[in-house]
Formats: sequence, C-alpha cells, structure tokens
Amino acid sequence: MRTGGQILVDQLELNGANLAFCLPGESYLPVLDALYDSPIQLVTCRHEQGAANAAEAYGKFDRPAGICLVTRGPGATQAAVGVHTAKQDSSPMLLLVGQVPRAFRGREAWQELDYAQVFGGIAKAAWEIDRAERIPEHMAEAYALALSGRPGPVVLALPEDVLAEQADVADGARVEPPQAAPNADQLARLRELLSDAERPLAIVGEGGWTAATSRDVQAFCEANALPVACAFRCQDYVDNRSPSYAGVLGVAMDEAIAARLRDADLVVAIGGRLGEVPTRRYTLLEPPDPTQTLVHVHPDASELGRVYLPDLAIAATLPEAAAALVALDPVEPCWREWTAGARADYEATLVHEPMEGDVDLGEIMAFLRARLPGNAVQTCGAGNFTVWAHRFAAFTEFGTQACPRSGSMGYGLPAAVAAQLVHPDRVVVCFTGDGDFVMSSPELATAVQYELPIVILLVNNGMYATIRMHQERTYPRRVIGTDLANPDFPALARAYGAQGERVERTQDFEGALERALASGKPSLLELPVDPERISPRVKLSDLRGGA
Ligand SMILES: Cc1ncc(C[n+]2csc(CCOP(=O)(O)OP(=O)(O)O)c2C)c(N)n1
Ligand SMILES: [Mg+2]
Repeated sequence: MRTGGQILVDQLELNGANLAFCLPGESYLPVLDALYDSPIQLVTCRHEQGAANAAEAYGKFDRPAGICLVTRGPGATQAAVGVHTAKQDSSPMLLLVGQVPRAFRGREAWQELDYAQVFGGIAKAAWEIDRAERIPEHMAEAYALALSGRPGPVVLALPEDVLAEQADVADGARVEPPQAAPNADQLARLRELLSDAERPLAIVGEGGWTAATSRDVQAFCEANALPVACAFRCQDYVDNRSPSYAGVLGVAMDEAIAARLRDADLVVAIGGRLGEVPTRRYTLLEPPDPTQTLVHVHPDASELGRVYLPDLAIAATLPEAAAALVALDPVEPCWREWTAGARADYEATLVHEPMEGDVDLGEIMAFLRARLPGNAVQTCGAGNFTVWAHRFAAFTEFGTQACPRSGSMGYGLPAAVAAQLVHPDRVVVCFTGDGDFVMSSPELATAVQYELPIVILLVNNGMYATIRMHQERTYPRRVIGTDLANPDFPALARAYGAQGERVERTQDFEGALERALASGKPSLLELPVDPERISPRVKLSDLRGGA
C-alpha cells in the first residue's frame, strides 16, 4: 500500500525525472513527503513563475519532461506563464497542482479552480486525477502526451485526499514516445524537389530535437550544400561555424536572411511551425499556399497544413527524420553560390556598429564569442538586449540556448537556475535587462541557496526599451509607461548573497567577467548603456526625427 503522493513520485522516478521545481503548498503535502525519500532533487523557487520557467527550460535540454509542483489557485495561476511558454516553445513539461478534496469540488472551495478549464486553452491537456489507484495510468498518459508528437505542457490537478489515500496498485511502465520515420516515397519526392531547386533554404525549428538530430541535420545540409537558417531562438540547432549556417529568422531579423527566405524557391522546414516570428509576421512565407515550394517535416501530423499547405508533408519524429535525411544520396547542387552568399551575409551580421556611450555591447559580445567555451549555455528573457545576445553570439553545440520563443519576460534567470543544475560544470550566462530582471529577481535567492555560479549580464538602459522603440516609432516623443527608476542592481545582488559589479566601461568587462567566473557564486554584472542605442541598428534620435 502506498499513498497517492508516493505513487505519483514513483511514476516521476521511473520516467527519469532527476529534478523537480516547486513552490510548496499545503495542498500537496503527501507529494512533498514522498520526495523526502526520493533521489529526485527538489528545488524550491521563490515564485511559481520561476518554478514553471525553470521546469520549462529543463525540458529544453533533451531531458524527460520538466516537473513543476505548485499549490492550487494562486500557485497554479502564477505558474501559467511557464505553461504558456512550454506550449509555444514545444517543450515537454508536467505542471502538478494541488486541488481541494473531492468532497468539496464545485463549491468554489478555498482556492478551488477547475484546472481543465483554466489551462484548457494553454496546455496541451489538463485534467484532474480522481483516485489514487489510477495515478500510474494518469501519469503514463500525461507523460505520453507531453513527450509525443509536438512536445508540450500537461497539467494535472491532484485533490489533496487523493494524494493522502492509500492504494494497492502496480507502477506504470516508463513512457517511450512513439517514433515515426519518413517513408521511401517521401524521401524520393524530397530528393526530386531538391534536384529541381535553384535557391533552396532549410529552416530548423522547435520541438523534439536531440543532439544527434542536430548533427544529422547539419550533415544533410552540408552534404547538399544547403543553406540552413534557424527559427527564432533555435540558434543552437546547427553549429554556427558550418559553411551551411546562414543565420537566424528571429525578431529584429536581418534583411539579408529575410530576403533569402522570400526569394527561396524551395523551403525545407525541419521541425517548427513556421510561426509569426520566423516568417516575419507571415510575410516572407505567405499562408495558406506560399509561392515557395514547401517541404514541412513535423512530428505532429496535425501541424502539417494547419497554417501552410506543404507541397510535401512529412509527419515524422525529428531524430528519425534527420537520420533518414543524412542517409539520402546527396544531389549535385547548382546553388553553391547562393549558399556561399547566404553564409557571407551571415558573417556580415557579426560586424556591429559602434555604440554610443562607454559600454559597447557589440564589443562585449565579440569578446564573449572568443572567451566562452562552446558548451556555455545562454539564457534570456525578453527585451531589446536579447537582440545583441542573439545576433552576436556563436552557438556550436545543441542545448546551449534556453530562451523563450514565446517572448516571455522573466524567463532568463529561472532558466539559468535550471541550466546550471542540469550542467553543473558549464558556464551559464543569463542575459537580462533592467525590466526583464526585476520580473524574476527573487530567483537570485534560489541561485544563492543552491550555490549555482550563474553569470547574469544585466543591460540597464533605464527603460522598457523594446516598447519605447515601438512607441517612439508610432508616437515620437510621447513617452508613457516605459521609463524605469531602478534599484542599485549590484547592491541588490550582494544583498542576496551573490556577487555584484557595475561595469562602467567596455574595457573593464573582461576583468569583471573573470572575477565573476572565478567567484564560484552567482554573479551579476550590470552594464549601464546609453539609451540612444535602443537596438543594435536603431537610434532613439532617429526614431524621434522620424527616420
Ligand atoms: C511577461 C511579459 N510582459 C510584457 C512583455 C512586453 N515586453 C517585451 S520586451 C519588454 C521590455 C523589456 O525591458 P528590458 O528588460 O529593460 O529590456 P530592453 O528592451 O530595455 O532592452 C516588454 C515590457 C513581454 N514580452 N513579456
Ligand atoms: Mg531596459
């Protein structure tokens, strides 16, 4: 006989979880108690947003689903942002929520919510477990849903009396998501389309990748001299040093890569949904039937044809699809110049315009490109600071970029907590802004508590610059709602027990970074920047002059 809490934790263990992120609540005490004797490390966060974002990031590192445990009502609603990111980013995640006892259901008891309704439009699935003896069955279903097809978040509500009751039931089996490979006809057709192409472009996108997928896709692109672009925040899917690598289809998209997509005659999308960001608001590739010939490989058949009608739709899991692509007899490319041009365009984007003021983020990024090891992990939230972090970084290994494709602020710090727990020996750098950081700054306490030596680079421009940029563009000089009066960030970091420094000049960055890396503690380096340079290629004064 085991309690529902014990049965639940046993299912997490047998499905390979080694970390769980929580904010405790009295609604799920039997689960906490079962974790007392479990090898799963429980990481206590300071806000459910942080716990959910950390669990989401864990799911990005080719691990079993990220686990987040929160209390009912306010705990669950505060965790919603991480569920939304897991959905948009196609990351496997389980959100386990305490619930009122079964006997109180429907009375709007204290903190009661109907989680199937609340999360129905956010998660891949959400439901409530009704009996302890059915926990193995429900958990197997939850894992199967989270991991299969397009991975995503599943929410399970756990009535407190279900968790406390005893049941005599066998464990479920470890969930192995089904695999699907492309068939021979599809591969032959793909080869035919490639042979007919003059300006092909491969696009790699989110959901269900592994390190092997990344290696195979890169080898396929190189064997066919195919240029390959990464969808927004998938920049670690292809080694950026590859002659095939052509850059990123992200926000603040470079014109050259935008033109490559617009002008391509064949697009081979390997994973991803070809969403609003990588298609530049659905203009570079126009739904429903783009002018480009489209091959779309996706693990979920229901995503194929949902927005774009592909000329060739391949419903296949990505490791299997990638292995099949690399085994395909390469075609003789007539597009070598096109590919070399795409590569040259990408290399040109690494050159930055000098920045006003004493701290030049372009210089700092160039330094980091040379200084950081290839397996260093980049995390971020949302803001214009990420444009520097993404454009000027060079990714060489899968699993080194954990950034929210959902564009959610407050993600970077909890993601860095998860990254450093998953990879204790790696350098983890969290890029953040003065607005972004404050949204999840309590997780600095988590980083200190678990002794995680993450490096936080905080770009301080005294405003929500992303919004200011749009505001000044549309309503020049009518600034409202985007100015920030900020705390003394290094002092705040020190108050948490982390290391904190302000880097006043570009040339001081190297020393400050080395001190941060040597400190063995979480470190925050504040980079005060001139607000004039609101984005790498946009000046505030130009916006005001209407340029
Ligand atoms: C949770 C959430 N709230 C609001 C936004 C809208 N938003 C996007 S970027 C941004 C400003 C971020 O400010 P900061 O971190 O200072 O970065 P900056 O743009 O100044 O570089 C805002 C408010 C968002 N993306 N996510
Ligand atoms: Mg800012």
